[in-house]
Amino acid sequence: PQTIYLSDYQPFGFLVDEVALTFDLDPHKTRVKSRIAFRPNPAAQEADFFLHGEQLKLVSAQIDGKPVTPKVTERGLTCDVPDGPFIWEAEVEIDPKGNTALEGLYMSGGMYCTQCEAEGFRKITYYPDRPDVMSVFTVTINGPHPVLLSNGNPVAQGQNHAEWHDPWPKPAYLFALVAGDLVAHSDRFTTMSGREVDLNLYVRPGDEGKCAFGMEALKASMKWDEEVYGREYDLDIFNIVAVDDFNMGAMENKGLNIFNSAAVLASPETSTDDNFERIEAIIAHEYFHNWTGNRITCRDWFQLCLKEGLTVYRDAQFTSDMRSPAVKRIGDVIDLRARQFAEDQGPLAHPVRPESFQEINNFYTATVYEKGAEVIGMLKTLVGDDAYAKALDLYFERHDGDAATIENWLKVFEDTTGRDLTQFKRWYSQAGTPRLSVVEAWDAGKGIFTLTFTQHTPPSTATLEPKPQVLPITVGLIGADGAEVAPSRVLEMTEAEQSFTFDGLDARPVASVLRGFSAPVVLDQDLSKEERLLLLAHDSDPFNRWEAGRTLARQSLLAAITENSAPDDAWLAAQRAVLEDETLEPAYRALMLGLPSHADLASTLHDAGKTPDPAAIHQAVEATRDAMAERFAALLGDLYDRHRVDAPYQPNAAQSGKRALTNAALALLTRVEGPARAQAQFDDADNMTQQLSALAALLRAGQGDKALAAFEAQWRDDRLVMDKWFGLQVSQAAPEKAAEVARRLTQHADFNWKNPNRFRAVFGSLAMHHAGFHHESGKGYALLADWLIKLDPVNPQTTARMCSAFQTWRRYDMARQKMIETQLDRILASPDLSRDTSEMLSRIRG
Ligand code: B3K
Ligand code: ZN
Repeated sequence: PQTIYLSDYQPFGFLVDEVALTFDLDPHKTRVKSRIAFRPNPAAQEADFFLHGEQLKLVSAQIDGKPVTPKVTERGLTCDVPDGPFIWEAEVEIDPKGNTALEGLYMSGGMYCTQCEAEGFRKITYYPDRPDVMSVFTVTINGPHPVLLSNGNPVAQGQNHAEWHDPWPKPAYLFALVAGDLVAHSDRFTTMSGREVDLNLYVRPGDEGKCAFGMEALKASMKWDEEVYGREYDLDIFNIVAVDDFNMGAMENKGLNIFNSAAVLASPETSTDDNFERIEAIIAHEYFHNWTGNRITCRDWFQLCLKEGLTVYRDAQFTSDMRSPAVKRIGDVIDLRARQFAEDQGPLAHPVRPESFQEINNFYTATVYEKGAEVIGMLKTLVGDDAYAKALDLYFERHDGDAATIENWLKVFEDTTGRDLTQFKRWYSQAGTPRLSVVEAWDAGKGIFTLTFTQHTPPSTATLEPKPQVLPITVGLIGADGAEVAPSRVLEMTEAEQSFTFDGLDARPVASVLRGFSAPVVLDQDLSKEERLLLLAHDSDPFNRWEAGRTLARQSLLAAITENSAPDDAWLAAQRAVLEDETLEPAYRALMLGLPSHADLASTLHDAGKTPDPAAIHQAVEATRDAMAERFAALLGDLYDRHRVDAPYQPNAAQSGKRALTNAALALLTRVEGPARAQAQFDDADNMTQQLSALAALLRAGQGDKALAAFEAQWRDDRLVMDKWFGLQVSQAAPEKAAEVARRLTQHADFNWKNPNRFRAVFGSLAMHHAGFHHESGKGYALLADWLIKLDPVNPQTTARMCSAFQTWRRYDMARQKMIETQLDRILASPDLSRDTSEMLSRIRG
């Protein structure tokens, strides 16, 4: 396969003034007519007329009305064209029903829908399918369906016919079309300048009852973007469509967002609190793309973080404003460490702005998205809130309508602040997680406290010689009595080693370093246990308070794994104090009850030069949870009773926080009390959060068979709930049974493996079950490989994504590495392996 390089970027030889598309829909023989006005691009050197096109049957082509015979290959076509402006017309035939890759125009549950990002439009018609080619689109759809949708504003609607016009120039990846027998949940929004916008959430008949929450989230997002970023919506209509077969969460097509139904449909009976929060965030994310992504798009796919990092950052701000900032930040850091750090420290490491790729779909990663968002957070910390707001205003003003670059983005910050961001830019070009260590010095005579930091990023194939990066390190100081003696201050580290002093102190303080997780680094701070206990009890920064508890938990678990020691008493006692503190919000206390994941512990052991043993990790975690359950039983029972929600279900932060706490308590209590409480909660539950938590507790206790059957009988017809049913059985299975449970589920009549949600429910859960996936039998590896081989010809994107289950394989012992290697080679040997999967596996295998 061909490798594409950022350094090879060249503008396209032509500009596109206008695009008119006509679709005559048919499941296997859809006809697409295109009429495209091209003219030479004065800014371009090359003028080869190449149009992308894949899996298209070319019926006819004309230039300025005269038939032409282009040279057609598997990747596109070339043709001789006139020197000046000309009109290109073509007709192609495509097969939406035969399109199982879910990219381009395809069918899901009887409806037509599209997914064009990144390079799916070329499966719809011949076109310069690259984000820097922007144009105005008019779309005509003919087909026997009550709902016919495309981007922009409706211009004509008739029986089996519709015309749409999108006045905003856009790249082809933002094109969308939907047709089907759908019902709308409708509302309106008045923008800040008084424009009325029609809002519709289109769903399959039967799903009408699951739309209200998504609609409220949309309106809240529209309002928030006006208030916080001054961004107003720019069309008369905003449509969202829910589809069941979708490779990811959702897609921000202009004026016509298409969502995985799991990322938009919600009701108390069928969705958990976590589902509600995720849906709210994804709706916001896709809506925010209207400005950060659509109005200002990316020049080329290497700039993907320009829209994704920024939009993730914006949706995180939104969630913080809607819910609890501390809880949101902690959740994001847990996720960043689990997914992005693993990626950045393994064979898939790449810079936030990659410099080469084979298949761009493989770069919609935690690094581009989540580390990309962290980079923006750091920039904001460094320049301050006011300068950030000014820089964003300038960005929108200067680049509206552009296909922009990271250079453009950084320039607005330089121009706003006068700062030189040359070194900061390394965050976009260097791969790897920096390691930051800190050493303290205390001069009692002068009352001066010095922190000396050292940063070092381990080299990788992606970045052979990482250089020092700019690190905003937020630090506060705590006195021995727990009072803050120096408030938060941002230390700006730019050197490999650098010292910062704090003076005027009466006594040696305890340093609370990297507050709010102010930079995405691994911090190595040699605090004593007493100092960590002090931070856990008193740190005014909620993130670092939680972090102190997490580090103590990790240390206790590592001792349990390597020395078989009992859980640390002092940590448990401090944890109790936090749990008992009724001034702390329940959601925060629920987080405090959590432990580092098995994968986190494996990574920590690996960092310490030890080989992680998944079984030993599992055992230590279980023993620790048993100890917590025994020691806290009375307190947990009390928390469970006192924080139970009696009021009618609401998915808001306050109620969901209480449920998070009571369900964390329930999981532990079931270990000491047996299944009665969980069974009662299961029987009484009137919402999915309560029902599913109870079912999880029962399954973990090995007492879930009856409840599982009842759950299936109740929810058999609800595909999103059944995804949970499939997933939970795997995630709650004992390690030695996980692969077998997954294998058995693949034989279930409802295991529609071509549906990405269902496939991920089983195999995503297996891959996440650390002790089960890495069980010494190797059955988990073999089963996943079997199914990746089966899925690849059908859906390369989802297959390639699931390959990351193997990315940490070099951490483990030789026996496991050998078994994994065998499976990787077996997949790699499959005939006609997709470009997506082969790129992923060859990078992972190294
Ligand atoms: N931009 C899309 C992701 C497209 C993924 C293509 N493989 C959703 C999002 O980030 O909002
Ligand atoms: Zn996005």
